[in-house]
Amino acid sequence: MAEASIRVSDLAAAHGLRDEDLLRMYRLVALARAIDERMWVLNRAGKAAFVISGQGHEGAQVGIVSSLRPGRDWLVPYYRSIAGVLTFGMTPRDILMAQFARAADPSSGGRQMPGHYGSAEHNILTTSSPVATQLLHAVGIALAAKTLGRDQVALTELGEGSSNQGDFHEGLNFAGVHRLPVVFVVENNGYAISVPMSLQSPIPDLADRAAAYGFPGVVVDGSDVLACYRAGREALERARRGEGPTLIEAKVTRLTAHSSDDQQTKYRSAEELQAERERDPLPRFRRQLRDAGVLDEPREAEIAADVKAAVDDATDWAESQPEPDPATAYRHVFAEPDPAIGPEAAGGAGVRAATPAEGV
Ligand SMILES: Cc1ncc(C[n+]2csc(CCOP(=O)(O)OP(=O)(O)O)c2C)c(N)n1
Ligand SMILES: [Mg+2]
Repeated sequence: MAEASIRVSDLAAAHGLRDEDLLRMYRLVALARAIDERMWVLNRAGKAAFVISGQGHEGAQVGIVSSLRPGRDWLVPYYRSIAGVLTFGMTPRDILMAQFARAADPSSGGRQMPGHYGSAEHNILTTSSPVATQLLHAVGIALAAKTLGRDQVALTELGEGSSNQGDFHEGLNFAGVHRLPVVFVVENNGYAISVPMSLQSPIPDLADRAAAYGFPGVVVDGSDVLACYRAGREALERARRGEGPTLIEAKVTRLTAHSSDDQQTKYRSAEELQAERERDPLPRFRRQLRDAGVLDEPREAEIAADVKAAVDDATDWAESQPEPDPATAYRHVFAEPDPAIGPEAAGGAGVRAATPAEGV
């Protein structure tokens, strides 16, 4: 307990974190969790077709993304990045709009599967389903920033399974050669769907791979928000000084099944699942802040009520929004009208390339 208190104050002293900064981070972890839980309820109620969850990853994402500068840097997320995108400016309404696949969903106008977050407004690049491709996009953004002499950093998140894709190694190599301002965050939750870490990699720490590409690799306890804050801040400052990339491996826990289409009790024992609960970042952060005197009971209750109101508002609002017009189904799929296969053939609005003003 005493150790946790010291860490909060040490970190605050080292980085100028005020109580309100720590409380903002706590609220984001709690908010991401509450939105995630709501998505599962909606799925079980038959209102949301698919859920892919960030539960267990929130502490790492909030801690690390907190030092990314809104309006300047870039976040290239993946499907578990609910807490990351909230930290970087997206709102609960934005998340629920994607979950319900509504027309005004900022991630993709209801086109992508839920969990594929993106926001042009907030410099959050929309992600594609093939895992690890987002890493190459982040490297490209960092290359552009360096070439154009812009003070910008790209940060991307991925799972440990994805770090076995060729894209990962190509991206790290290129970023290392050109000393690009990019931070790679591997959120190691021990599984790629049902495949355990022991069958994914012969080495326990994926951060060690950074050495092969000439830049630092850092292992951090992903359930310790403050340790993640420090790792993220150091990596981002390094990138801004022109010293190149960092690979952060945050050891997190996956508190849910891979997705709503998976049943993890088929491949994880009850004991293992119980032990994982001990690594939940939310109660741990709450304890740290309470021990340090930053969070007290009334403040905690106030944040809980505020989070619940935000999630209720987002759910009701998003559910009431219109779905995409079926006549626009081929937009962004085909650049030119194709009367043979497009909605035009059925007398619809036709298929055409969107103008930039139309966004998504
Ligand atoms: C290139 C590619 N292969 C396979 C898949 C199917 N798939 C989706 S998520 C996933 C597991 C990824 O595991 P990991 O990278 O550890 O991320 P986690 O889901 O555990 O956060 C797989 C195999 C995919 N989307 N893309
Ligand atoms: Mg994984």
